Amino acid sequence: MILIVVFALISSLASIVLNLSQERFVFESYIQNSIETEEIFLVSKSASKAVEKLLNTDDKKIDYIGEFWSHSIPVELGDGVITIQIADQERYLNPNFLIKGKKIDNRMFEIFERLFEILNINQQILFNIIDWIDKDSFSIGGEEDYGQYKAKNAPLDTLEELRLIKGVDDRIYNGRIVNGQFYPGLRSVISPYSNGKVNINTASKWVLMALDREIDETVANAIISHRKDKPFKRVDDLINVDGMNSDILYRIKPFVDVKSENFLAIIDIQLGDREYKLVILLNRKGKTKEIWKKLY
Ligand SMILES: [Ca+2]
Ligand SMILES: [Ca+2]
Repeated sequence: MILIVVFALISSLASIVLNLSQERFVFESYIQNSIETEEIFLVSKSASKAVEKLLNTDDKKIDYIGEFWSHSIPVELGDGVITIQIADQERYLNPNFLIKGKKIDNRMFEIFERLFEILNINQQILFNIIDWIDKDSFSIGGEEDYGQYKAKNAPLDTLEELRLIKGVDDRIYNGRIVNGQFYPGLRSVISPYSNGKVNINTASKWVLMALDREIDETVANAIISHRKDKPFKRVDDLINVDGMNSDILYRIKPFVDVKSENFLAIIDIQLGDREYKLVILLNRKGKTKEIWKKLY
């Protein structure tokens, strides 16, 4: 994830929507007292509450890049600086949905097959991921030998868990350059925290292209440029995009949405000369609630 430098942010704040100052006030009023006592756990708790409140004030029917939660939000107080970066998880594809009951979901498999092709990643790694997740010990390609590790045979609980899977090295995970071309890593396209429906208002070009064989780079770019002017209020509005047609729409409809449900907040906390990273996963089905919180 890219955290924009705080100072660059402050100078760019002017261009951010006016209501952001209100949102900052919410953060400040929540955080101010605790930061003075420099109690990191108190700060964590406050930050979590603030993110929760922020997400509760947002329109849940539609989520897109440009809404206030999608901006990096700096809060400066005394000798403390807190930077909050929130990413909806429905911008990614969730590999846990490759398995339905005991079987491979064929349509989801096709999507991942395309994704791996687009990212120029060996298909065997996709099979290894399936082996990791599915209960069966005799999946495609056979159960991989993990040495002292065994395939988990259960859904991924964290993104970092991908790194335990055979073939997922630094380059596959973080991204790489092959023959002068950049390919993003799995961490930029996959999330085990999503509800399985890709948000067409936040998904990257790569994820959009994986959704259907007829969505090539040109169509994916047309979707992204369309939503910049006019975020999609309904999935059916995709039909207004150049290159889209009713057949594509029909095929991708079960896998897409215009809103998100899960949000990962990464909060950099600097108190004097101490630095912390707080990561919070929140779910917004109904009232926003914290799923887990980790402090580094
Ligand atoms: Ca929204
Ligand atoms: Ca397995």
